[in-house]
Amino acid sequence: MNFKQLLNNGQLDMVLEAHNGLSAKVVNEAGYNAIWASGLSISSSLGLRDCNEASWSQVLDIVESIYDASEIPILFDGDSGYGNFNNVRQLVKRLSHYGIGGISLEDKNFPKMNSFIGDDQLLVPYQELAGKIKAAQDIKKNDDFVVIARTESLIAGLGIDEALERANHYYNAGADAIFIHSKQSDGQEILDFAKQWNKRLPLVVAPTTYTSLPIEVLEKLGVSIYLCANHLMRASLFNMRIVAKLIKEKKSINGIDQHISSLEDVFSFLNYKELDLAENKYSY
Ligand code: SPV
Ligand code: MG
Repeated sequence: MNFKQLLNNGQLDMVLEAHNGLSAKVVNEAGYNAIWASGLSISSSLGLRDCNEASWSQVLDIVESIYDASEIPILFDGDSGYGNFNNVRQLVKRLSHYGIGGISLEDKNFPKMNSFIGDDQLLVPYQELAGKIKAAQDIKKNDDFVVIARTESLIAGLGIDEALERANHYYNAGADAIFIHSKQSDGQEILDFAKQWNKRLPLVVAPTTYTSLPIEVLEKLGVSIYLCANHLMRASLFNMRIVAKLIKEKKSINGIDQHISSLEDVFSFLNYKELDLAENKYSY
């Protein structure tokens, strides 16, 4: 199933983040139907902050590795589009040409700041994102490429009415789905939004802070994509630090095997065996 079909199949899909080729393979192996190419996770894995410190071509290079390493559709986190409508066009041309499933674009400034940082997130006028949505739809090279409008109204504390009004403008501009984001811990404003939105377009959510909200409840209200937005990046940071500390304390790499993959696991995961088969086939 391509990303457009996943978005419109009337079911909720959990979509896990990847930030390089290795994590993309992990998402693929675990049986997810799609990958979220997360801006936060990709920039963190580059040692950078999620405020467009990484250039879009740097991020695209990573997304190409994700694409090459996996066999499932990819939703690209386009942040605020790396500039104006014209930057969005350059980005979407490359992405849709390359076979990426879609892009999410948000109604914030460039450079943007991660939604969980600070209480003074500023939104651009809705016309700016509406124009970018139109530009992305017009330039895409493939009809199955989806353009998702993300409103940060709730993140900015502007309330549900503003979120609904903006979502309506993005719907009129031709968005394929609405990504409604919130940083509250009970998810109530997401439920209220979804009820009032009434399935006019599929919804995308990233419940990083409202983790206990049952998936079935969200699915019933029209949530189609449930992004686990940063969890492999956080798993790798957490575990890398444990192992780094352990080796330093022990002054040895002896006895840490229970914390790390074996080399056999690495070689099998990356299918070194296939090379032997290929050698038999192609070497004369
Ligand atoms: C990301 O994963 O980069 C996102 C989701 O945009 S969030 O970090 O919650 O803004
Ligand atoms: Mg992001």
